Amino acid sequence: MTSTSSALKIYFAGSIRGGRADAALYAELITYLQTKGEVLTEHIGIPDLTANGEAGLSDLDIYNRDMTWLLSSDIIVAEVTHPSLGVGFEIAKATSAGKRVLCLYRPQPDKRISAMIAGCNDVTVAYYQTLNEAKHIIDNYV
Ligand code: 6K6
Repeated sequence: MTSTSSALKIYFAGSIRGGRADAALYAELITYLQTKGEVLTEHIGIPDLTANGEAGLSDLDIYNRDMTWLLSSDIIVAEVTHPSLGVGFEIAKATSAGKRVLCLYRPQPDKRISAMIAGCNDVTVAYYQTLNEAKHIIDNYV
């Protein structure tokens, strides 16, 4: 977290235990989002963050910390291409709390976005292929 407390608070969500195949992309998106405000969850992009997580934090600690951040954030940006139970849960919690939610999805031949996300009127789903396209979507959303 590098910005001042008056900055837009952004909660970035991306797969951890669901799989880390897109971790490098999360890092790029987080770096770009940090030009727009304070990203509360910058650890999601740490490349050597394994699916097993961080020593010393229990699942309860993680849940409580992340829910506090989620509910204090102004917007949620979720990269949803790689399916994750935790990200889906966070999106549901955020919409229930009336938060603005942007879901970024890269269409894949062998993977379709969940209907529970694509069909939800409370989230904005944006499709992209390149990092530059994702940045443009973020520019228009934030
Ligand atoms: C800390 C550092 C690295 O790993 C950890 C421990 N695990 C988590 N730390 C922080 N947030 C987590 C952790 N596990 C899940 N989350 C939250 O759920 C994040 O905000 C992600 O957006 C989402 C990922 O869910 P899974 O189901 O893919 O793990």
